[in-house]
Amino acid sequence: QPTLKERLAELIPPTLERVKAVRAEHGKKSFGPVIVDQLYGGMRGLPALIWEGSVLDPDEGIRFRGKTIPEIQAALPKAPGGSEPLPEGLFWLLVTGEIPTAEQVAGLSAEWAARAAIPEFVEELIDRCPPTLHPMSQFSLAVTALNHDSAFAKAYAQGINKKEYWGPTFEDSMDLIAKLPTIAGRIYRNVYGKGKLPAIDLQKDYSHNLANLLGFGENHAFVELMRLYLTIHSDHEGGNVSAHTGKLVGSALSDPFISYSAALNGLAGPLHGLANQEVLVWLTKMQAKIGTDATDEAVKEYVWATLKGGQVVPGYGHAVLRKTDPRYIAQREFALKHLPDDKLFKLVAQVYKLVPDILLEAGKAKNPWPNVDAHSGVLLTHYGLDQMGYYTVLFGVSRAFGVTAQLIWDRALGAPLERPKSYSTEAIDKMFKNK
Ligand code: NMX
Ligand code: MLT
Repeated sequence: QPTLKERLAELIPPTLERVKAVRAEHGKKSFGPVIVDQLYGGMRGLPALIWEGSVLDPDEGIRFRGKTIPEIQAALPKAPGGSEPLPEGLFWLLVTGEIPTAEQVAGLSAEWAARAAIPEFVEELIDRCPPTLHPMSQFSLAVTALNHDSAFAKAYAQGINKKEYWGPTFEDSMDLIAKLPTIAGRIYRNVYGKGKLPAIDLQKDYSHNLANLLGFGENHAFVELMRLYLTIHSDHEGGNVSAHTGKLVGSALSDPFISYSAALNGLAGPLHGLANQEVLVWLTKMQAKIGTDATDEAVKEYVWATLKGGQVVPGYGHAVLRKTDPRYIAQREFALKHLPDDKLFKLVAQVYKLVPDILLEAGKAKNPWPNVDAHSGVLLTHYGLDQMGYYTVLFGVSRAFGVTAQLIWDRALGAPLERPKSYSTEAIDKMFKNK
């Protein structure tokens, strides 16, 4: 059976041909008009990027290489004794469009475990961060520093032929993904005083190792949660802030480490990945104010107070989705199976019942339904990972899968430098004044 790199090498020539054929046939076709409001309105709906790993439908949610979350849950290989998909398999799917065998997935687990060590100076860099520095800032610093050993940067400096870019990009991407649990675990243990990092177990899968580095390796349900979590947070087509940032920075031929650290800085914003932290802060404050078994009326009043205070309800709304996020549903199903009586889960479910109607009545949000971040924190909290300031780091470990899969294809397909056109208000006014 071929390794991932061998299979990729087989897939690149026919994919190049396919892209050539699609461009020859459809290259001059139009998506329709672009209107001025889209320039002022955060480019909503503007067709602008090629992203191979996944496409997001507003009503149905994400499909990874054409497959829904329930489909990948059924199709991807599982760990012995586990029922959640292994994220190694999802990475294989994102890169190749194919479902790997159990043996190929085990090969990736072993390869990532073997590449997990980080340079000593990066360990020291993390150790020198004050615990008051946000875990996401520490994460992005450490990922930037990995560029010290970038195979792509080195090959570029030595004059590599552009046709070969994908090879060192693949190697850097594999290293990056492999080293993220080590970095994430070290940050967690430093910031929250959890003692020394254990060694990576070369026999275990990626999620098991991550759980173990965080101190939860003995808890089978938590390991299963990590498998699900890393799988569903990995990719959400190309226009979201982290994915687009990684692609944009990569288009300057910045290596995968510095491209991904840029993506992490976007993920760290409260309207994007930091929303998982915001949700838990919001729920905890709600519990402190109205108690743990609050009535629907008390919850509604709290939600309205949030809106009247000029704040968003974290975990609700989406720039593209117009229905409940299937990633929310997958996590809700996990909760119903593993922690149906958890008080915080009950509150999350109560909020799900009440918030959409309130957002509809308030009349501003185009999507009143919950997104992925409305549910992730309560699952982590249940197992004792209740340091909410850390949650976005786990999102960041997962999102590397989607961003690097695209970086590999961008270099394989010779994607050009991104450089869209911008306009000033004056230029727009002049352009359209008498039209
Ligand atoms: N609570 C209150 N107001 C909202 C919400 C919400 N959850 N969602 C949207 N709105 C408001 C929004 O702020 C905007 O107000 P204004 O006109 O005063 O600027 C108005 O509704 C229209 O916004 P939309 O077009 O519906 O949303 P947009 O595409 O601009 O933004 C989000 C999408 C996700 C940024 C927005 O829904 C939001 O802020 N949600 C809460 C934060 C969140 O959960 N982010 C995580 C997204 C998922 N992720 O992981 O990245
Ligand atoms: C994501 O997973 O990136 C978020 O849902 C945000 C988005 O898709 O815009």
